Amino acid sequence: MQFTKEYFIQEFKKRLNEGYAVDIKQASNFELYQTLASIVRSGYNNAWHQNIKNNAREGNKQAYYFSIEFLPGRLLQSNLLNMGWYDTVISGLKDLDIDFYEVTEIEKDMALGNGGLGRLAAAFMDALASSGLPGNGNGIRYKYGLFKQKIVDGYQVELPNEWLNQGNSWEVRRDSKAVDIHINATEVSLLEKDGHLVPVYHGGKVIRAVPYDVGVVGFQNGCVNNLRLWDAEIPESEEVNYRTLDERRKIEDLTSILYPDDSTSEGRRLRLLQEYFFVSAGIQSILKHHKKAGHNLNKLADYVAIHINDTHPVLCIPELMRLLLDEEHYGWDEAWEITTQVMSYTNHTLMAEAMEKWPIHYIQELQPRIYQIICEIERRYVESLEKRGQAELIPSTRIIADNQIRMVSLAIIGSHSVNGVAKLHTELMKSQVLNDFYRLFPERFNNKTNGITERRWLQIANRELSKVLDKTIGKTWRYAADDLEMLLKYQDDEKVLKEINHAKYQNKVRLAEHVKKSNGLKISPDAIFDVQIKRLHEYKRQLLNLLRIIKLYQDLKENPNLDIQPRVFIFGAKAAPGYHEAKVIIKCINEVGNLINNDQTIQDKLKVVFIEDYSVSLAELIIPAADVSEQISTATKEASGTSNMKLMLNGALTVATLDGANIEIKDQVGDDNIFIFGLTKDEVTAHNQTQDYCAWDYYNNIPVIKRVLDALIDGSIPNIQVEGRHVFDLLTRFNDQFFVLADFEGYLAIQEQVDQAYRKPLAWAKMSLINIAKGGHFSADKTVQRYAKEIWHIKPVVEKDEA
Ligand code: 26Q
Repeated sequence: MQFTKEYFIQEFKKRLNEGYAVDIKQASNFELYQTLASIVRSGYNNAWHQNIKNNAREGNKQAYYFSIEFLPGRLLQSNLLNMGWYDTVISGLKDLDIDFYEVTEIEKDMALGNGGLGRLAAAFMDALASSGLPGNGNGIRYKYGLFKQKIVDGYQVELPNEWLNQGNSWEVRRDSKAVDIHINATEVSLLEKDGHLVPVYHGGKVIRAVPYDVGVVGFQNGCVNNLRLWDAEIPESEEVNYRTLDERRKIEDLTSILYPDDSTSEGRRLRLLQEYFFVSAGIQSILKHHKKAGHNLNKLADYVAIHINDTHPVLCIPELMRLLLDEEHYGWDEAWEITTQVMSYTNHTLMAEAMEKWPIHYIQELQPRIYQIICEIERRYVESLEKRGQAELIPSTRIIADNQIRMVSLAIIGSHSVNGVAKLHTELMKSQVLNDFYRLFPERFNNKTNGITERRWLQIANRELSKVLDKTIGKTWRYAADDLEMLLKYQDDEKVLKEINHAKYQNKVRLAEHVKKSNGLKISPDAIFDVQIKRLHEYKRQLLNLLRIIKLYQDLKENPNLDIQPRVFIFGAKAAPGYHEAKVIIKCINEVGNLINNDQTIQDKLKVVFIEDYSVSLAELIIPAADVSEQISTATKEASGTSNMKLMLNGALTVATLDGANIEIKDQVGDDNIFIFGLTKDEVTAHNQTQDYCAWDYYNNIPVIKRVLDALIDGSIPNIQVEGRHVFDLLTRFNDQFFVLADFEGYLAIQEQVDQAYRKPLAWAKMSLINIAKGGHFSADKTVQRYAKEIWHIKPVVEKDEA
């Protein structure tokens, strides 16, 4: 069927009438949205169905990406784009006098993730389908997404994110695919049945896992993969075993909340239950499917690759062992061979405090059989090291120590591949934090630098720039992001440079309108839009940015005629509810903002905007409008970062430390098109080893640092008596763990260069152009293709349609 405008208009009217008994003039945006979504769904359902059948029939090997978070944001626009319907629909709706963008605003973000890790999982889903690769997601259907953030009196307040209130247009509940999960048995015994010993669980409960499937539409290639999210229910047959409301609520709560990440691994039982729940449901459903297709489990690795996204799903390993041993009656060695061939693992952090560890009694109580299996994995592992004469590596790499299960050890020991998410991160993994594992299993370690969905971040989010690109280099970049490099030819073409600047300007006007509405603040699109958008964490150093803002303000107060480029500092950041320091920093940013934004004497040269409730959708508004991208984490701390990639792709210039993927961005654009400063990984490592860092010395010896820090405690910034003191103490008494003061002067100097560079619009646009042109390097399509080839060994089933 040819999807023409006429067909669309007719279908739209028909469905609106059938669904809501209204005509277009009376219809609410919600009704319009629902109608549009239903047309889109009908458009891909058949391909989705065919895809599932084809994979089964042809026995294609499939990858399953297990992740406790998926953060796709809104799906309407990306589905339309991927189906090739985008322009037709916009123009059809226009004919009907409907504002498409207003309709898209109705959709709630699917925010089932905290930040980078969850967004990466969603990007991979899109990239797999768009590469025609058979890859599916497996996760949790949280009833509440990541909390909604409000700023009240400068403080973060958290509200529930009830994203499912109005239903989710994109999901299909599949009752027939439900599976049961046994938890909290008090005892497991072995009984003989048909000549086999089978485990019998005594006590405990059965939970029913019900999948909700979301079709993942590939970019104009007819491929529709599956994202399967599990919900927990009480099976009818079990009703009697749930005797109190409290017990029932425990099950209902299982998928209620997404745990916020504060980058410490605080073990909560319910979180562990979540981990086991979606892992067990996912593995059971994969095995069922495999057997139903008539395949032998010996050959599981020929048909199935299971990926463990950080350690959260690592119980995949003992769970698959359990099913192979207990339900399929494999011997240990065969089962272990199958398991390790199937499993692969990505590490996303090297910060010791963020590594998952669980008290053994939690796991024992959750599922004693899983605990037994982990103990046996551990026993055999320790024995094998002793045999190999490498007993000295046992203490640092074993799974069970100090009455805790170390999830990283389990992941590495049970997988055939272990990867980091940026070159530096993988190097540090191998040489420092996981060095002992690397010595044991060097062949398992590899790098897969993260990537982003350029379709969303350029074609959807930045229509202005996309138009300039189409006009300048043609449209092939829309299919192959590397073709953005064709833009390099125009780096000295004044006309193109001006068009790039103009596109940026229009995006800034759009963001300024939003800020006027949301913050009641007028900002000028002529100022530099200096953007730091990411979770609030000390290691990401929003504080470094804030200290510089205070410094600039002090300079301006001293000399109101100071010649600086007007700048708007834009922050978007959520703090984990229990992360006190992060919340204190939010309060300080807001109060510094209040002071500066209301001070007439500085002639609007500075503004500070904290945009509340940062989300994927807000990122789509902010990123295209950014001039400067702040990527200023302490070297070694940010595994990769991905907003750094999105911002460069949209032509922002990066101010960065040599951390995470910033290094690869620098390698792409060259030293002249990025602003690098700060301690290097070797310097940070040396300070940590020798413990020679003394923050007080910086405070006492460097006047500009003293002046800025004193402003936090001397009352010159109103309303932060407590918070200002807290920050002051973190940076001095507690010796500034993240080297903010050490990097402060370097940061000032590099920002001075930014200020100077912005004064030359064409030279700036040239740097911006080079960043856009090199942005294609970080396409998630290429990243998943490397996973497919080097880790999962899966092949495209749908070839790219180079229409
Ligand atoms: C763990 C236990 C209990 C509760 C929550 C968590 C938890 C939740 C989320 C731990 C970590 C996360 C998220 C981590 C994350 O987003 N890491 C980021 O991953 C990105 C993708 O690889 C990288 O680009 C970032 O550098 C990394 O910080």
